[in-house]
Amino acid sequence: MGKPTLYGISASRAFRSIWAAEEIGLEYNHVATSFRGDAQAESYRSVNPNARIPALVDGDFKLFESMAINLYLAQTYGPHLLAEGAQAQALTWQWTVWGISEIEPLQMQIVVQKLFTKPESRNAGIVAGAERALERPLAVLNAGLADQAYLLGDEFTIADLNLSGVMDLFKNIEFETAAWPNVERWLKACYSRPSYQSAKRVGT
Ligand SMILES: N[C@@H](CCC(=O)N[C@@H](CS)C(=O)NCC(=O)O)C(=O)O
Repeated sequence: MGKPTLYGISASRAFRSIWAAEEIGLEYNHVATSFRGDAQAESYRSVNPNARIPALVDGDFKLFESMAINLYLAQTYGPHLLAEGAQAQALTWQWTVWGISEIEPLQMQIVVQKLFTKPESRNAGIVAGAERALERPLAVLNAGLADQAYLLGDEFTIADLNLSGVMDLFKNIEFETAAWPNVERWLKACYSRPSYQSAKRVGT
């Protein structure tokens, strides 16, 4: 079987999977598919029928959804990023699903207003409401990180990469995390990994 192929550009949600590939040290082909145009091309729909990035092709196997791709990559090529045992695995799913259900929709509301809406049309109420709603999950995360460096304990795992990868847009929307010091410390640790920097350089 040849190398897996990852589609997407780092300035998008594909960053999360590019980061996973870089963290694992995976040998992979990268196709710099943009979400504007490339992803909607008919030829790409056979890779991901959603016409979205990222997508992964590994031999005959095709996979979409950044978090599913990351869990597959870790399981197949980066077992050192997985904590052992059914409970640690369940916690990995917990934080991964939590990130895309409890954080991402609120973050996206702010992204849409601050990055994709003209200043004169922005709705400050939506931004303020989403910022307020983020306080609840961030308090949970802050408490979860009170006595440990990473989500599952002392070691960085794919759970950390997945969740901090989802939260990567906080910087772009200028959402401050100082009120949650454990979250801030943990995000800094995740983003200081060399793989994070190298992923940022892949196919922008
Ligand atoms: N839940 C998906 C979201 C993927 C997604 O929405 N990607 C955007 C780029 S950030 C995209 O490809 N948009 C193109 C489109 O919707 O036409 C994932 O995490 O993989």
